[in-house]
Amino acid sequence: MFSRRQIMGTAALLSAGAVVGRVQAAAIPEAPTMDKAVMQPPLHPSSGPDYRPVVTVNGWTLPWRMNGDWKEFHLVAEPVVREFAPGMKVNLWGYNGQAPGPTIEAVEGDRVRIFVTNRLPEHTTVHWHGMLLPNGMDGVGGLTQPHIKPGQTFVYEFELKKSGTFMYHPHSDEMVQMAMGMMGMFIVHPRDLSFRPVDRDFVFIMSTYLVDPGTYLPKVNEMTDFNMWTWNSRVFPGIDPLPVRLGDKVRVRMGNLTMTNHPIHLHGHSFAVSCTDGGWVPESAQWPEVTIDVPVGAVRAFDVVADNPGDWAFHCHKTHHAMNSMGHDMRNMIGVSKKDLAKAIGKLAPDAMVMGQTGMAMGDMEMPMPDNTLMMMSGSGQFGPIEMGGMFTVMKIREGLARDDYSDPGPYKNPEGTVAHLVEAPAAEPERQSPTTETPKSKGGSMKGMKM
Ligand SMILES: [Cu+2]
Repeated sequence: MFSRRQIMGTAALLSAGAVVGRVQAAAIPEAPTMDKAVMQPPLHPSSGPDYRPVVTVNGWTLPWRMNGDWKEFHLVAEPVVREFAPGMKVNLWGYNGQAPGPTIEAVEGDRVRIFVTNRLPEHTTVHWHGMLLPNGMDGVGGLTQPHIKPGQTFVYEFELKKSGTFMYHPHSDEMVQMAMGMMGMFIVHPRDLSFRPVDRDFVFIMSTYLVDPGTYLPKVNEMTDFNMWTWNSRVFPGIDPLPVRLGDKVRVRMGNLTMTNHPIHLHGHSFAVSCTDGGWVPESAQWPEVTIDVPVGAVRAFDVVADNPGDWAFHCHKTHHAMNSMGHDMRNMIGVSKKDLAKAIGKLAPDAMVMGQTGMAMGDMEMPMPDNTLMMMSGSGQFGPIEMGGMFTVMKIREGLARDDYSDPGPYKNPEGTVAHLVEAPAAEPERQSPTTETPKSKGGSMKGMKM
């Protein structure tokens, strides 16, 4: 009888090889599955080299087992149902019950063996984005390996040559499979625990979908006109807050597998860009930022000292990416009188709402919505409606949170006198600078005749 080592070690080291038959199947580790879309606690290692685990925003880490020198994982590619936020579920493809798939965590120098079972209706592969590995393990269907057919299990084996932040995704009918949500993050921790340690290490991957209002399936052939901009296939108000203890050193790692760049902005702090999918940025080369642009097909991580308590907005700075659907094809009606239009429409469709004459803030307004459709902007805070969607959440910095406590600490209690507030008795008319009557001395001065 063949030993497991003989069967897998030999074939698999040359290229990702199909695993068939009962003998091999018995040797494949379990494929755990997750049915919750909220942040799972960090998975501390129980064997192998030690590391400080990450937490995945609205996600989880894939459990693994040691088998001799090998760290073994099992990914199952399969159709899943993902809740984007309460009130909207989308039929996606993902891994082990979720889209995106679980975060894979291992340590620099580890030898990993990753089984991939295909339960999709079409073939697939897994590409390990950013990894330095033998060509035959790179997961490009047709080029570096045969495609994994429905029902088949393949195995990938490689050594983790360097620490950093990486991704995984199919390289097989890629446009469709990534538009359906197939992707995940792959964190390789430094073997040296003293290398740039942080207290909290958050991870998420950005993906985008076009889900027409009232439908349940993304359109996969779309090139530009997306309406759901997600972090780990969740949109605000469905994205977990990032709870942080005051004074913690925090790392946030972000992968981008959408079709455009995302300038990600954190309020109240400045941070340093510390890591890309190419490796760690030397400390001498880091520069301060409050917004970091994450290009397509790339990873950016930043390190920040959370020294400013409060509820700090954390979001993509492209305004359309911090909105949900229903925001498309709407005309700007600011300043337009639509009394007559409203009357005419009211006769035809009594439920219709003519909106936008004074802006589009919706506040507490309720309007009829198609099934399975989120409001363009929603969410509420202690002071009223937040009016956001898409790629938006809140970093909640509080004194005295326990080390592994990632539960929502609720709204921030601002110290008295530190919140912008209504002026109770304003002057009837604010004093303004008087209009200038002086003509600039230089000839043809552009200020001439200008009213201020
Ligand atoms: Cu964006």
